[in-house]
Amino acid sequence: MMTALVTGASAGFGREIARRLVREGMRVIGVARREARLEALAAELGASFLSAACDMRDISAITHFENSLPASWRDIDILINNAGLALGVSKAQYSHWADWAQMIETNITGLTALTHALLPRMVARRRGHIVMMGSIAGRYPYQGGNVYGATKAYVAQFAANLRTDLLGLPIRVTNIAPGLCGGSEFSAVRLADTEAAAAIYAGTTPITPIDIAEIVSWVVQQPAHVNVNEIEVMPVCQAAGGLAIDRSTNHAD
Ligand code: 8X3
Repeated sequence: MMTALVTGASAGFGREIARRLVREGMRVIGVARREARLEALAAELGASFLSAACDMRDISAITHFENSLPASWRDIDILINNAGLALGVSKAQYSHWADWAQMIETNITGLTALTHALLPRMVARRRGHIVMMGSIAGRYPYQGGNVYGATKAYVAQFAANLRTDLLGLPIRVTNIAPGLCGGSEFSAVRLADTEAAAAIYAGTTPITPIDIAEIVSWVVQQPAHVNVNEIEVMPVCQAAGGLAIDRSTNHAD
């Protein structure tokens, strides 16, 4: 039976991915800060789910994470690096450093530390699949995307560089880059305002956590010789905008 570890498992994409992988017959270790929510998921999913409360910003805990698991759960076949967040939509010059720091700590440092901690065992077992939750924000710039988008560009490049280093080993690395997604706390956390968050989805049919779980499930169940490098997915109601030109000011000397 395959064992998957899903970060950010207490809500949104992570919770739906955990549900889906358990339904597919896998064992899932769910990592998140909110222990009560993990316990609720454990009650729902039964013995196939192991709740492992951990803050992705606690690098010491992440470094020792593998050893903190029961021995029978340490052979992790699939790492779903899903935990991450966006904070704020202000232009860079009006953003708060604390928001930037928290995004970098979670989306980059925590994700990298956990990958670093779990990779040696995957290499020793010659078995593993690392799935990153990237974002279209890592590829297309938009106003207010500044550091959030930059963290997701890091995630995409880290995935690509891992694939290069792991060439010759049967370990797969995939980056999934979703666009507008509803049905999760993402926008409420980003805007710190549930009404403003709801307004983002007004008049749209966004991607849902169930859609993402379906994609993850497909990606990790491809034949062993197939590595899905990247998937970019947007709802039909979304597309990349064009280039911007400012005609309001004259920048000439
Ligand atoms: C989520 C997609 O468009 O809000 O990563 O940046 S977007």
